[in-house]
Amino acid sequence: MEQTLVIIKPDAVNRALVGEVIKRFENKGLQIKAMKMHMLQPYALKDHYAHLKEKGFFEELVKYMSSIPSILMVLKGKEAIKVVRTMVGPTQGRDALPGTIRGDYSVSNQSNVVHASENKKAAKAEIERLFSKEEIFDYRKMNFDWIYSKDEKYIEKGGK
Ligand code: IDP
Ligand code: MG
Repeated sequence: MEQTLVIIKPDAVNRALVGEVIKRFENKGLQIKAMKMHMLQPYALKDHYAHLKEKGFFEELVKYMSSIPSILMVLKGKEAIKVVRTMVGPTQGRDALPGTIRGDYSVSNQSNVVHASENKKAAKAEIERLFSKEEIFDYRKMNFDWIYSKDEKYIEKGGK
């Protein structure tokens, strides 16, 4: 199964949307593998958003993301990266469809509530950058039995 990194961004923390966002991921059936409140540091954000460093809004983006603490999560599930990106919606909140997190809670291209890893390579790098091994928990999510079918092979070696 895949793991992906989610950041519930400073705008969502300040707007008291943390519980709402977590609830959506839990309701969908994703497993919470790690979660913490964390003050993102500009040096880490410069790596996290390296693909945007030439953009005019880059400094502003780093300032916003490091202004107050964020909630960081590692979520696990079958094709979790795609599933979570679909739930989050496109970058521009004004273009995001109702039913997506950004579509329901954002009208901005910057203050868009959530970050979610874009692909496998990014997910691995982002999780390693922001979590230590001890902060990520291996445990069997009991209701995976009801969330996936047997032929989706949800049970990995060791029943995790
Ligand atoms: P994503 O978050 O949907 O993957 P990216 O293009 O990777 O989108 O951009 C990362 C973050 O940078 C966005 O979520 C948003 O907060 C911010 N951002 C993207 N484009 C703009 C812009 O045009 N103006 C201001 N902020 C932007
Ligand atoms: Mg991105």
